[in-house]
Amino acid sequence: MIPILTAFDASPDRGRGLARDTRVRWALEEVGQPYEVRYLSFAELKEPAHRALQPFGQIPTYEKGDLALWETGAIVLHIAETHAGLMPKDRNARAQTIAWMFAALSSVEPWILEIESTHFHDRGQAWGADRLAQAENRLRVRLDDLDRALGGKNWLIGEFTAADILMCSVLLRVKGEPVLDERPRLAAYLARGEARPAYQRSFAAQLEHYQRRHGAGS
Ligand code: GTB
Repeated sequence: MIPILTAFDASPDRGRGLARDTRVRWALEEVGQPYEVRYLSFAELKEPAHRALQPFGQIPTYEKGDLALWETGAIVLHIAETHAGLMPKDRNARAQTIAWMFAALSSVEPWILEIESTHFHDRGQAWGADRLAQAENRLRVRLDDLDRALGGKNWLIGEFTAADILMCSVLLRVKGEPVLDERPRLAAYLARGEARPAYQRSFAAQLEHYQRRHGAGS
Protein backbone atom coordinates (compact mmCIF):
# COMPACT_ATOMS: atom_id res chain seq x y z
CA MET A 1 0.00 0.00 0.00
CA ILE A 2 1.42 3.38 -1.03
CA PRO A 3 1.23 6.18 1.55
CA ILE A 4 -0.36 9.46 0.53
CA LEU A 5 0.99 12.80 1.80
CA THR A 6 -0.58 16.20 1.59
CA ALA A 7 1.42 19.26 0.56
CA PHE A 8 0.82 22.85 -0.51
CA ASP A 9 -0.26 23.16 -4.10
CA ALA A 10 1.39 26.59 -4.12
CA SER A 11 4.08 26.61 -1.45
CA PRO A 12 4.91 30.17 -0.38
CA ASP A 13 8.62 29.36 -0.67
CA ARG A 14 8.17 28.69 -4.41
CA GLY A 15 9.47 25.17 -4.06
CA ARG A 16 12.64 25.85 -2.05
CA GLY A 17 11.85 22.85 0.14
CA LEU A 18 11.11 24.74 3.35
CA ALA A 19 7.54 23.53 3.85
CA ARG A 20 7.31 20.56 6.18
CA ASP A 21 6.29 17.97 3.61
CA THR A 22 9.96 17.91 2.52
CA ARG A 23 11.12 16.22 5.76
CA VAL A 24 8.47 13.50 5.36
CA ARG A 25 9.39 12.97 1.70
CA TRP A 26 13.04 12.77 2.79
CA ALA A 27 12.28 10.05 5.35
CA LEU A 28 10.31 8.07 2.76
CA GLU A 29 13.10 8.45 0.21
CA GLU A 30 15.71 7.27 2.74
CA VAL A 31 13.81 4.03 3.36
CA GLY A 32 12.92 3.52 -0.31
CA GLN A 33 9.17 3.79 0.23
CA PRO A 34 7.31 5.20 -2.81
CA TYR A 35 4.53 7.67 -2.00
CA GLU A 36 1.86 9.82 -3.61
CA VAL A 37 1.02 13.43 -2.88
CA ARG A 38 -2.35 15.13 -2.72
CA TYR A 39 -1.82 18.85 -3.27
CA LEU A 40 -4.11 21.28 -1.46
CA SER A 41 -4.99 24.94 -1.85
CA PHE A 42 -4.94 27.16 1.24
CA ALA A 43 -8.76 27.09 1.27
CA GLU A 44 -8.82 23.30 1.12
CA LEU A 45 -6.53 23.11 4.18
CA LYS A 46 -9.25 24.62 6.32
CA GLU A 47 -12.13 22.53 5.02
CA PRO A 48 -13.67 19.86 7.27
CA ALA A 49 -12.37 17.01 5.08
CA HIS A 50 -8.76 18.04 5.70
CA ARG A 51 -9.32 19.01 9.33
CA ALA A 52 -10.54 15.46 9.90
CA LEU A 53 -6.97 14.41 9.07
CA GLN A 54 -5.11 17.39 10.56
CA PRO A 55 -6.98 19.18 13.38
CA PHE A 56 -5.13 22.46 12.77
CA GLY A 57 -5.80 22.55 9.03
CA GLN A 58 -2.12 22.24 8.07
CA ILE A 59 0.15 20.16 5.86
CA PRO A 60 1.63 17.61 5.79
CA THR A 61 -0.51 14.59 6.59
CA TYR A 62 0.27 10.93 6.00
CA GLU A 63 -2.33 8.31 5.13
CA LYS A 64 -1.65 4.65 4.74
CA GLY A 65 -4.43 2.06 4.92
CA ASP A 66 -6.52 2.81 7.98
CA LEU A 67 -3.87 5.09 9.52
CA ALA A 68 -4.08 8.86 9.16
CA LEU A 69 -1.28 10.76 10.87
CA TRP A 70 -0.19 14.35 11.23
CA GLU A 71 2.66 16.25 12.95
CA THR A 72 5.92 15.73 11.14
CA GLY A 73 7.68 14.39 14.24
CA ALA A 74 5.07 11.66 14.61
CA ILE A 75 5.06 10.90 10.89
CA VAL A 76 8.86 10.61 10.63
CA LEU A 77 8.93 8.49 13.81
CA HIS A 78 6.26 6.19 12.35
CA ILE A 79 8.22 5.81 9.11
CA ALA A 80 11.40 5.08 11.08
CA GLU A 81 9.61 2.47 13.18
CA THR A 82 8.00 0.69 10.26
CA HIS A 83 10.96 0.61 7.85
CA ALA A 84 14.61 -0.29 8.23
CA GLY A 85 17.29 2.36 8.05
CA LEU A 86 16.37 5.33 10.23
CA MET A 87 16.13 3.92 13.74
CA PRO A 88 18.91 1.99 15.51
CA LYS A 89 18.05 -1.47 16.81
CA ASP A 90 19.91 -0.98 20.10
CA ARG A 91 17.39 0.12 22.74
CA ASN A 92 19.49 2.94 24.19
CA ALA A 93 20.52 4.25 20.77
CA ARG A 94 16.83 4.23 19.78
CA ALA A 95 15.94 6.25 22.90
CA GLN A 96 18.75 8.71 22.10
CA THR A 97 17.46 9.05 18.54
CA ILE A 98 13.96 9.85 19.77
CA ALA A 99 15.39 12.35 22.26
CA TRP A 100 17.15 14.17 19.40
CA MET A 101 13.96 14.09 17.33
CA PHE A 102 12.14 15.85 20.17
CA ALA A 103 15.09 18.22 20.60
CA ALA A 104 14.95 19.28 16.96
CA LEU A 105 11.25 20.12 17.19
CA SER A 106 10.94 21.43 20.71
CA SER A 107 14.37 22.86 21.64
CA VAL A 108 15.70 24.27 18.34
CA GLU A 109 12.85 24.83 15.88
CA PRO A 110 10.75 27.08 18.18
CA TRP A 111 13.48 29.76 18.29
CA ILE A 112 13.76 29.79 14.51
CA LEU A 113 9.99 30.08 14.23
CA GLU A 114 9.98 32.85 16.83
CA ILE A 115 12.47 34.86 14.75
CA GLU A 116 10.47 34.33 11.56
CA SER A 117 7.21 35.17 13.30
CA THR A 118 8.67 38.36 14.81
CA HIS A 119 9.99 39.45 11.41
CA PHE A 120 6.64 38.77 9.83
CA HIS A 121 4.15 39.99 12.44
CA ASP A 122 5.96 42.46 14.68
CA ARG A 123 8.10 44.38 12.24
CA GLY A 124 7.63 48.06 13.04
CA GLN A 125 6.04 47.40 16.44
CA ALA A 126 7.67 49.00 19.48
CA TRP A 127 8.51 45.62 20.98
CA GLY A 128 9.63 44.03 17.71
CA ALA A 129 13.36 44.80 17.99
CA ASP A 130 13.63 43.58 21.61
CA ARG A 131 11.71 40.41 20.87
CA LEU A 132 13.84 39.72 17.83
CA ALA A 133 17.09 40.29 19.74
CA GLN A 134 15.95 37.95 22.50
CA ALA A 135 14.93 35.18 20.08
CA GLU A 136 18.18 35.53 18.11
CA ASN A 137 20.19 35.29 21.31
CA ARG A 138 18.28 32.19 22.44
CA LEU A 139 18.87 30.58 19.05
CA ARG A 140 22.60 31.35 19.20
CA VAL A 141 22.83 29.68 22.61
CA ARG A 142 20.89 26.64 21.39
CA LEU A 143 23.06 26.30 18.30
CA ASP A 144 26.24 26.59 20.40
CA ASP A 145 24.92 23.76 22.56
CA LEU A 146 23.96 21.71 19.51
CA ASP A 147 27.39 22.34 17.98
CA ARG A 148 29.07 21.12 21.17
CA ALA A 149 26.88 18.01 21.33
CA LEU A 150 27.51 17.14 17.68
CA GLY A 151 31.24 17.65 18.21
CA GLY A 152 33.28 15.83 15.60
CA LYS A 153 30.57 13.31 14.73
CA ASN A 154 29.00 13.17 11.29
CA TRP A 155 25.50 12.62 12.72
CA LEU A 156 23.83 13.27 16.06
CA ILE A 157 24.20 9.79 17.52
CA GLY A 158 27.06 8.76 15.24
CA GLU A 159 25.11 6.90 12.55
CA PHE A 160 22.51 8.64 10.37
CA THR A 161 19.00 8.41 11.87
CA ALA A 162 15.54 9.98 11.71
CA ALA A 163 16.84 12.58 14.18
CA ASP A 164 19.20 13.96 11.52
CA ILE A 165 16.31 14.32 9.08
CA LEU A 166 14.44 16.48 11.56
CA MET A 167 17.46 18.44 12.80
CA CYS A 168 18.75 19.18 9.28
CA SER A 169 15.22 20.13 8.17
CA VAL A 170 15.04 22.62 11.04
CA LEU A 171 18.51 24.04 10.27
CA LEU A 172 17.55 24.51 6.61
CA ARG A 173 15.45 27.45 7.77
CA VAL A 174 18.66 29.33 8.70
CA LYS A 175 20.85 28.07 5.86
CA GLY A 176 23.16 30.79 4.56
CA GLU A 177 22.51 33.03 7.57
CA PRO A 178 25.34 34.17 9.87
CA VAL A 179 23.87 32.25 12.81
CA LEU A 180 24.63 29.01 10.94
CA ASP A 181 27.70 30.07 8.95
CA GLU A 182 29.43 31.25 12.13
CA ARG A 183 29.19 27.63 13.33
CA PRO A 184 31.07 25.77 10.58
CA ARG A 185 30.57 22.33 12.11
CA LEU A 186 26.80 22.82 12.02
CA ALA A 187 26.92 24.26 8.50
CA ALA A 188 28.94 21.20 7.42
CA TYR A 189 26.45 18.91 9.18
CA LEU A 190 23.60 20.49 7.24
CA ALA A 191 25.59 20.24 4.00
CA ARG A 192 26.08 16.49 4.65
CA GLY A 193 22.34 16.12 5.10
CA GLU A 194 21.57 18.04 1.93
CA ALA A 195 24.10 15.97 -0.02
CA ARG A 196 22.25 12.73 0.69
CA PRO A 197 20.60 11.40 -2.47
CA ALA A 198 17.34 10.86 -0.57
CA TYR A 199 17.24 14.53 0.41
CA GLN A 200 18.05 15.55 -3.15
CA ARG A 201 15.14 13.48 -4.47
CA SER A 202 12.72 14.89 -1.91
CA PHE A 203 13.76 18.45 -2.73
CA ALA A 204 13.54 17.84 -6.48
CA ALA A 205 10.07 16.29 -6.23
CA GLN A 206 8.50 19.20 -4.42
CA LEU A 207 10.28 21.76 -6.66
CA GLU A 208 9.14 19.91 -9.77
CA HIS A 209 5.52 20.17 -8.64
CA TYR A 210 5.80 23.89 -7.93
CA GLN A 211 7.43 24.68 -11.25
CA ARG A 212 5.05 22.52 -13.27
CA ARG A 213 2.00 24.12 -11.67
CA HIS A 214 3.20 27.69 -11.23
CA GLY A 215 6.14 28.18 -13.57
CA ALA A 216 9.89 28.19 -13.00
CA GLY A 217 10.21 31.96 -12.94
CA SER A 218 7.30 32.78 -10.65
N1 GTB B 1 3.89 21.11 13.94
C1 GTB B 1 3.36 20.85 12.63
C2 GTB B 1 4.16 19.75 11.95
O1 GTB B 1 5.36 19.63 12.21
O2 GTB B 1 3.58 18.96 11.18
C3 GTB B 1 3.41 22.17 11.85
C4 GTB B 1 2.79 22.02 10.48
C5 GTB B 1 2.85 23.35 9.75
O3 GTB B 1 3.34 24.39 10.30
N2 GTB B 1 2.40 23.35 8.50
C6 GTB B 1 2.40 24.56 7.72
C7 GTB B 1 0.98 24.88 7.26
O4 GTB B 1 0.25 24.01 6.87
C8 GTB B 1 3.26 24.33 6.49
S1 GTB B 1 4.95 24.06 6.91
N3 GTB B 1 0.63 26.17 7.29
C9 GTB B 1 -0.65 26.61 6.83
C10 GTB B 1 -1.54 27.03 7.93
O5 GTB B 1 -1.18 26.91 9.12
O6 GTB B 1 -2.63 27.53 7.61
C11 GTB B 1 5.40 25.73 7.51
C12 GTB B 1 6.01 26.52 6.40
C13 GTB B 1 5.21 27.16 5.49
C14 GTB B 1 5.82 27.91 4.47
C15 GTB B 1 7.19 27.99 4.41
N4 GTB B 1 7.80 28.76 3.40
O7 GTB B 1 7.15 29.18 2.46
O8 GTB B 1 9.02 29.00 3.45
C16 GTB B 1 7.96 27.32 5.33
C17 GTB B 1 7.36 26.58 6.32
